[in-house]
Amino acid sequence: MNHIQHSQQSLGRARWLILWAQPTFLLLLIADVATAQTSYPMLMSLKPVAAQVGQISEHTLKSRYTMLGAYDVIVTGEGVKGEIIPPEIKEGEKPNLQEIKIRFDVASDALPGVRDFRIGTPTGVSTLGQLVIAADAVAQEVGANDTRDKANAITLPATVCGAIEKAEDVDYFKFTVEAGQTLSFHVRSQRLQDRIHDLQQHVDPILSIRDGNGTTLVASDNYFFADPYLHYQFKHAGEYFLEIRDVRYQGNQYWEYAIEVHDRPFITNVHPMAVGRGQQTKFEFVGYQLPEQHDAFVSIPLNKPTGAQWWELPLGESVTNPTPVVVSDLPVVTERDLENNTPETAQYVSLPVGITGRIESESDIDCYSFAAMKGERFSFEVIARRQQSAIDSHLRILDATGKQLTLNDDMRIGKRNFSDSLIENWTAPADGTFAIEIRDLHLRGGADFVYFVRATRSLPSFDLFVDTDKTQLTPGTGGVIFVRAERKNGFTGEIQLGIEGLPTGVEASCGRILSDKGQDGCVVLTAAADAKMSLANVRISGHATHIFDGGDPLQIEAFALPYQETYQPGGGRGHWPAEMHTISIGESSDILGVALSEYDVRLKPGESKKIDIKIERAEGFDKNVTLDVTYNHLSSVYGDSLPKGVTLDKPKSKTLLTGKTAEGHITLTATKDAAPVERQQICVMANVSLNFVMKATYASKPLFVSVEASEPESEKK
Ligand SMILES: [Ca+2]
Ligand SMILES: [Ca+2]
Ligand SMILES: [Ca+2]
Ligand SMILES: [Ca+2]
Repeated sequence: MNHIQHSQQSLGRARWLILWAQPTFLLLLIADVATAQTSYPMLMSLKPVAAQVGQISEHTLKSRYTMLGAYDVIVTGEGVKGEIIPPEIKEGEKPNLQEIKIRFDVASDALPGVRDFRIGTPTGVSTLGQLVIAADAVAQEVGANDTRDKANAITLPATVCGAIEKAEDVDYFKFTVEAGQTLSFHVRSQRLQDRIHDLQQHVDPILSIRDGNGTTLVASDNYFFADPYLHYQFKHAGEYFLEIRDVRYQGNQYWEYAIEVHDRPFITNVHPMAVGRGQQTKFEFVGYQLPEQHDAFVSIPLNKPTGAQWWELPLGESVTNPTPVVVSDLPVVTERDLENNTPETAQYVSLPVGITGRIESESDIDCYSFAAMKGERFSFEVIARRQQSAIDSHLRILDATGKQLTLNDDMRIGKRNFSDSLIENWTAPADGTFAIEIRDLHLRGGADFVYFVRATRSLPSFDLFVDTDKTQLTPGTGGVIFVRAERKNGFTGEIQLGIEGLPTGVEASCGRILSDKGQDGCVVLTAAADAKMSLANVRISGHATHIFDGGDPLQIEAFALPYQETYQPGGGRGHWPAEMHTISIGESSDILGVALSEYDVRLKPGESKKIDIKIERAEGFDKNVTLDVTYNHLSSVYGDSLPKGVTLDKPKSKTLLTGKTAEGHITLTATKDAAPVERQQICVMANVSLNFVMKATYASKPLFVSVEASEPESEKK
């Protein structure tokens, strides 16, 4: 692990690859940067970055672009409410507010851990910020604390918050312990920066514990990705020092940290890490300062939601820190006999099944055998590193003689790679017995190398992704959400899109993703002219029916995963999966409407049609506007719901509207062999540059494009 590897804290210690490939929804590189309206705020930091369970606390929020008029805060998960503390502003002034106060109210039963939040403003909804919910009181860095003499005194347990705010900053805190006391120090800093859109340079913290003479007793650089974790038993009572700095002695005003310091157990994993719905199991705790009672008996109700989650497990009179657990929709079997290193000694399982086990020592290899008939298709997915296991899984399917049939090391979901493994749509080559073999890529092992393997029949299905996590609307204008499908296991059908959770005053027209090679569909949103400023999180879904030869139809449903884009050093763009896609209605801005001469275009194969477009410019707005029907950046297309064979004919279109020009046109052309299609939904987008890389997009009402069947040759004569 090193500091340039990026992470997602909720998914644990995975060894991600950085993916540069996908610039995103608001990307526009032009030489002449004529910016018009102000961008929505991009959140940069929160001070303090942690809030305590059961408390109300005030925080300073910093951004790029103004937060003037901020009116709402939304936070992921249950039990945390946020509100803007109205800033004092002199009447008639419009300051560029890049720092405001915000209040969080954390319920006493709120789950500790990291939450995402955003704020709503007249210029739109912000990018994501992050907040740590902690069990212990927050102690903040005060004044100059760069030397042991000036260390800030703290009372334990505490959640120590501060910032590595400038180059060569070193922060000292002092505390007293009893002889023999063991403390746990958990730093969250680098992991809180992954989703910060415009931060670019990230911290690499290192934590040291020093005695009264300044001698280093113990240090940690990277435990959870680049963030330190350590636990230490103090032999002697007395005063000690905690020191935190960037390992390279770099600094940045936005580099906030939270260090949870306490003497309670710290659970990193449980074994088995998964349990079936309706099943019961005994979880063995893995971690530090484990209590005498180091397991918990848990019974899972049948109505429990399935999937990867974080639980506080019973521990004596209290509960553990939130611990990763998977609740499975499959029956779960646990590794029984540790002598299972070869197909001959494999534990037999009957597919479909969930398997949970552990690479308990170096060089351990675990095999599970199963029977399959020729032509049966199965998929095998490892869930481990994504849920804080230490394993970097390596998965193979072997035949009964141990010959390798297929393998996978790292998987890819949408725009990201994960170090968990995935073998999809494997077909049994003959009737017989086969083996699933799992091990660590580097043949490491240990108590925290737990894993869960889902072995399922490969059914036709699809995943859905949304290139952005927010859609900015203004009264009377439209917006568009492009949804991309990845089809699996032979699914080729059409996908009907859906959306739920729209704010009042917003209507949606949900398009579809066409069958076969169709990749994108769109949802076109329209805000009423009198729509009030508001925010709402939406859920975007896709529904399809797969017809088997001679079998019952299969109904398929999937929900779209939104991505928050980040601006990387050097101009590359990264994507982080986000829990929420937020729709914002802001104040009217540069463009007040996008009108088309027609909304239902019918083309014969080989035919072209021109559509006139009229935009309504706000008074005084004279910057360039570009028109398009697909979402592009340079040569890449990120959203294109046009039917196959229908394109925008650039030479026959006027898409650049300069100065006060309000009228343009596009020409759509169908190729001679374009397949017939009825009313496929697209829209016309009017784009305004916000800054060097971002643009604001205004969408027309839906435009439906049909291609008529070509006339049979006989009828042409
Ligand atoms: Ca500092
Ligand atoms: Ca580090
Ligand atoms: Ca094992
Ligand atoms: Ca083994």
